[in-house]
Amino acid sequence: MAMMDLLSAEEIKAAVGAFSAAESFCHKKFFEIVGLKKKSPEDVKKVFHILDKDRSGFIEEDELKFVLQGFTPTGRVLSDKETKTLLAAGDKDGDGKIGIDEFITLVVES
Ligand SMILES: [Ca+2]
Repeated sequence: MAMMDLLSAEEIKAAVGAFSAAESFCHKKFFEIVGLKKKSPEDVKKVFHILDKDRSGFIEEDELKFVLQGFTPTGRVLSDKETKTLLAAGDKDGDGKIGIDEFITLVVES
């Protein structure tokens, strides 16, 4: 399963492009522009598994940093500050990583 099978190329391009400036990343707007918010929980789970590159069952900080590249190879790398903000927004149980249920909540609540 590839990201392009789940989301439209136009929306991915628009979403990644919207946050190309340093320190500009906003996950709420990103999930909306990229079209993830309107997807079913099943599709959001598929996106989670794509972003979980090492298949650990969690999106860890080092995977979050490259989250935009999970959507498109040209996506920029998030700064440490952006990564920590995103992790804090999603990590409800405080274990330092984002589980699948936390990811769905993060997308839906955003
Ligand atoms: Ca992982």
